[in-house]
Amino acid sequence: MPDAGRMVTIEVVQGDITRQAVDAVVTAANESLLGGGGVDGAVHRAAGPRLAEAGARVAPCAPGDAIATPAFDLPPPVQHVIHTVGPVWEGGGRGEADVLVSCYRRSLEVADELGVRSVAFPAIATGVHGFPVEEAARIAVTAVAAADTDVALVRLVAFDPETHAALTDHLHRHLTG
Ligand code: AR6
Repeated sequence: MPDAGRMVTIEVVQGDITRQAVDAVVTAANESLLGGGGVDGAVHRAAGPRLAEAGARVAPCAPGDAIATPAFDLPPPVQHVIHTVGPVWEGGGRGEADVLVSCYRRSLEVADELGVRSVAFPAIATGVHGFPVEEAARIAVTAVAAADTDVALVRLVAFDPETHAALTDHLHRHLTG
């Protein structure tokens, strides 16, 4: 019997990552895992103060790595927050793209260790960290598609229309080869 292989379904939505009905939500954190602005601020507000306490116990998280905690007060079915630290954009010549690829890959490895089937990602590093949206969208789609994972559904959540358009475009390009 040929092995059909595992296939991750990738979808793109525009919205708030704290309102996604998935098993695990990824946040674009900093190395302290204590919370911050942007999507990380939203995730920490929704999960409650225990998220920072749990983050502090497992920190630091290096750029490109990912660490899970419980999701605390995030609404069901969300059970886990996967904290990943994206690269700070310094012009592109300092390995920023490789670090961003690693964020997606490591987050999905952690998701596999947790046994989760659905994961929502924000557009890691494209806010405060300044990574160009177009290139980040291409990396998000290609890194997820290339991942060797048991996760069945990856939802790429854009907060703004520009990011939504970039992710939609790169997903379409990927699917049509
Ligand atoms: N849901 C989905 N996406 C969101 C939300 C939300 N509720 N809020 C913002 N975004 P950023 P970074 C988008 O700056 O660049 C923090 O202080 C946002 O529009 O959150 O990786 C951390 O603690 C953008 O498209 O993350 C770190 O110190 C994307 O999320 C630092 O910022 C990422 O923007 C991480 O910076």
